Amino acid sequence: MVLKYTKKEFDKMLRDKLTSEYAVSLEVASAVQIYRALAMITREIMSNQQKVFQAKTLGSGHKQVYYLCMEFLMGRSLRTNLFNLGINEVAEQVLADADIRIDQIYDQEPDAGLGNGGLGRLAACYLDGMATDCIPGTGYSILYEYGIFKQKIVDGWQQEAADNWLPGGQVWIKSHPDQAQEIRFDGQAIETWDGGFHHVKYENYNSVMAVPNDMYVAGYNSQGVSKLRLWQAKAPSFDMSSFNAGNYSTAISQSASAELISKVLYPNDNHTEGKILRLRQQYFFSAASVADILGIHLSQYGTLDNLPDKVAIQLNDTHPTLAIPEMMRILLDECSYEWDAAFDICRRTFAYTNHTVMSEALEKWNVDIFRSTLPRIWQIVCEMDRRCRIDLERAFPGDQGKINYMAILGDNQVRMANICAYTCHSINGVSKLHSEIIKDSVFHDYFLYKPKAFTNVTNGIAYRRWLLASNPGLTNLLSDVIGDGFKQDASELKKLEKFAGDASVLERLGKVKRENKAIFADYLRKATGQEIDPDSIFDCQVKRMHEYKRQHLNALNIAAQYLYLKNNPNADFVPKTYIFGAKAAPGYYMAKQMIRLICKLGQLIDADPAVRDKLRVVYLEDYCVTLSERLMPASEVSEQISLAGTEASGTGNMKFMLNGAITLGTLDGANVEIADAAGRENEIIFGMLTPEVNALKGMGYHPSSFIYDDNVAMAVLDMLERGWNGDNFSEITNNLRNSDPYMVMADFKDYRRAQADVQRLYADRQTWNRMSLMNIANSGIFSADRSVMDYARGIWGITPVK
Ligand code: GL9
Repeated sequence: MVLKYTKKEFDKMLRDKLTSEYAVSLEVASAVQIYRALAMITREIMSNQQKVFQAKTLGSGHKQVYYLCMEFLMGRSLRTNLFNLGINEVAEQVLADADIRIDQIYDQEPDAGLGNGGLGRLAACYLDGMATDCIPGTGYSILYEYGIFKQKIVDGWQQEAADNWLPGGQVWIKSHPDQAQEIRFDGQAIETWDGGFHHVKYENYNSVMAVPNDMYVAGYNSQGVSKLRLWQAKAPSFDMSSFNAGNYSTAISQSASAELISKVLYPNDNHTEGKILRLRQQYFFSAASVADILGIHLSQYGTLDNLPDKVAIQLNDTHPTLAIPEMMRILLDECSYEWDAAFDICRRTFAYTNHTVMSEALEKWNVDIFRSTLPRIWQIVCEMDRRCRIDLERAFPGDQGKINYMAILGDNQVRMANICAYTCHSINGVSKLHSEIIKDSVFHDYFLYKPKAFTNVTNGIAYRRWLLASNPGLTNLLSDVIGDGFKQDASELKKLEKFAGDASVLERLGKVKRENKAIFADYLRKATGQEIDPDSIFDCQVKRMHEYKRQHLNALNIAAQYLYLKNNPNADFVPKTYIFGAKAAPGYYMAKQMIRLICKLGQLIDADPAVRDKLRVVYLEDYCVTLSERLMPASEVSEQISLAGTEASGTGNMKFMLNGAITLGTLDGANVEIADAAGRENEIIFGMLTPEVNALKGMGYHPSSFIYDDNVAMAVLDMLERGWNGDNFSEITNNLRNSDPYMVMADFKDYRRAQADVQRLYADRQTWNRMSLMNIANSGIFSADRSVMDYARGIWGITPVK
């Protein structure tokens, strides 16, 4: 739906809102008031449009999708929604007439940081993709009071501060207490059989209320609107009897402990902590979502028999796995289904996406914690385990090893991934390589058991956020050269390929990049006081800090370049700015050491007049979605240097490609498809391939053989070990010398070769710009619109609502 307003109409809407909400005129309104008024107007438009879209969906009996995910990393909403609704220009003009820059209004909005990184941002991108594709979709998650922490770096050491986002973010959200669900924990579940009938009595439980809070995401030039329903934990009611009896602290602490559930996002990346509160969060949002989904379906159809024909539920990673036994519970205990019929409904409704092969991320719950927290779900999981073992015995007679490995219970743990693999009709990875790896590794036996369930959907991004809304320079150039079709359909970016040999287009592309670099340098100076040279190469590595992502490999090369420039002061060297941005999980000591290394290396270089004009390292504090929108347009080198076989996909790599950066990367995750799409010659690829990594591991990897015949590696490790200015980095060097779990040293030499290639290729600007153009032209397949259609066709069985 194209919702166009005239300037006059929009001006009136804005003024009316400012008057009714704040009793101010546009001329005297504060920036925050204008931001809020615009957000309210946008939200109302989307809410109305969503009602129409939902009525159409339900009215025609259309199937819909529910996307369950513990994280939605939404970032800011105002600009992207105005863009998608096609009212950004009229809004900008109305404000300009009142002498207000719209960018200043956008800057009033805090990021909704309800996620850690790629997995949470992917969920947010898919809400955009579903809305744009007219796939009726609802996301379910938790309304964390505090999102991902705010990062401060004090003398190289990361400090975390609470992210109190709601005061500024609340305008996007509307609470619906009337639709709250009661969620029960703890106590005892007692199963009885009388006269062939099965009863479950649940006693001494604690209740928590799940209150839904809705926000909306508009599709681009579309009637579709996605809904995001965020559950907030509330105490059922204030304990008046304790209060009256004078037990004030009992009364208060009961409500505080209920509300703790939605207090804060766990800040871990690719890692689980096994905390009871996390289990409570998972059941809380899974159970509330299932109750909501089944309630909507029952009121529409009056039966759950046809649920799989009308509803697809995507489990984003294993975090929402408890939705499966919870749906079993409702079907068995509340709707009197037999096990087999209930299980068949679940099987056909649920699909599961795996997002990592890191073993630390495999979720397994201690049986005692699980049983005492969720006594009825525990019984169901036990029965599921019993039946699972019987089914597996049929497929693999006598193979007790396999059966034990695939079963739901084992080693005193409940294995979430096995609940998903056993139940779901679809299991997918998030890039071609990753989807092959899960069939060979974690899920190998399930692949043998049900090969047809396995599939791939390569990740995608809401590309308009990082192109139309963040990079106007490039957007205008593209419109000029290939027309506007790419704004609706990313595959039209391919038209740019025809201009790969056009010197004038290449030159304009180079100019746009240079301007974007100046804009970013300007922003950085104003925001942080750091100076960077827009004529140096902008080489970026922004993502969570993790050993497997190997930011320390990047740091080792910077140290090597520093030593080289000290020894060769007159060497021909294209000046380079290394830009890092990353949060470390607060409890991840080695990641914090890696941050310190990068920061201290930056300080060392900065203080040295012999190198500071050629090398620079900047660490962007508090990297987040909004900062990525500023950085991507200015990026030239995209560092994607994880050990092959460890990064499931990556999505930052796609944002860089779209903005014309060249990937300096290993053949890992979606890098493989990026290089295939743009042409291998248009990326700079290095390092071992996944089979080589596995072979080296099989032989028993030891880093020493890669260190002792490499003088540069020796010199760099010595430098870090000794340290400077009272700091040393021996924790990192000891790790690299002795275990090096992600084979940094094995790839170090080839990485230096690749970095030298960057310098060489960049020196010829036309060649570099052509590589850049080929990346932009071939980035269309990494649109979330495409990913969502892959899910819709291949997994959900849903067509667009037209
Ligand atoms: C991740 C993978 O590590 C990424 O490679 C992948 O692109 C995304 C989305 O599929 O999922 N899995 C995972 O646990 N995280 C990912 O980014 N971690 C976080 O999101 C914090």
